[in-house]
Amino acid sequence: MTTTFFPDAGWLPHHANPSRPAYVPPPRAVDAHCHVFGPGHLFPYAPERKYTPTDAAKAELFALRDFLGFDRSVIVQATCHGADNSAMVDALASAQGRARGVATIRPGVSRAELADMHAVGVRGIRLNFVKRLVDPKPVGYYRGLVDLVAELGWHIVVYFEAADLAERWNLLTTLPTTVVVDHMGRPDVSRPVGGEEFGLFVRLMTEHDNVWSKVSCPERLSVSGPPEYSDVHPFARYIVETFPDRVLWGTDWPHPNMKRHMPDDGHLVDVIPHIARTDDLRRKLLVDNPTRLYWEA
Ligand code: 0GY
Repeated sequence: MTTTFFPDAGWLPHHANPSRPAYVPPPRAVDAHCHVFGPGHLFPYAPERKYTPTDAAKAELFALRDFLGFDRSVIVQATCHGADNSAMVDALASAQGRARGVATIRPGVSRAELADMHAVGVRGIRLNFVKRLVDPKPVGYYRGLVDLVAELGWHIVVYFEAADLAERWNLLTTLPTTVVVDHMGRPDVSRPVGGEEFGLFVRLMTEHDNVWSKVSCPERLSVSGPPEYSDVHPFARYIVETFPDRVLWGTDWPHPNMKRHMPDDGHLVDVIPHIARTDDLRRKLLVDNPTRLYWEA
């Protein structure tokens, strides 16, 4: 029986008609953080999900990739699909080598399942510590999953709120793999770049050279808002200029759980030259770093 899913009341659907960005990404540029949602009648949303989104299927993602001037995508499993990676895997399988994936796994996943995911392009797993998205687990749970994938050469993507970094410090600083932090650890951008909160995140990257950051999601972090999201620029610029070989950029399409506005994806692309101010930095951010991590690892 096919289940029909309805998005949550008040759910903001992704932008139907984004503008063409003025900034043109370099050849082979990678959108290193995006998702596919359903469609729910083919890939049902997980019973344990905390939200039900509007469907956002692979064909739409690939069309947006081309429209924005990107060549490749990294599709990150979103919590609304739980640990059923089939929508993401299906998108990878039809991307003709132009997409890689980051999965969510649970204890008990078999080596054969991991090998199948590797063959189709999965190169990492995501540990999500954001309490509104997933129920927290004991530390041993996360360590067990990391051990399972470290031997495949995969990396770990982590998503946490700035306030939770201190609590997760011990785990995050003892992972044996490359660790990619989503959205700069979600700083409060009304605080200073040189302040204590962002300082702890900078310390994480300074002291641990296996830690990378996505300088993504100005739309989630900004108080000043669209189209420039200018209050986020100093934070992202600092990370890009201090750790140029360990940064990634992504659209975060289709932007789940946005409450007040839905970004125009063209505007998000136009943030890039403000946070990566030279051709060299932009090439590292959009091409060299994601290619190394996702296509050459
Ligand atoms: C993001 C951010 C969010 C959601 C998820 O997996 C997810 O459900 O990542 C969020 O709500 O902040 O990176 O897409």
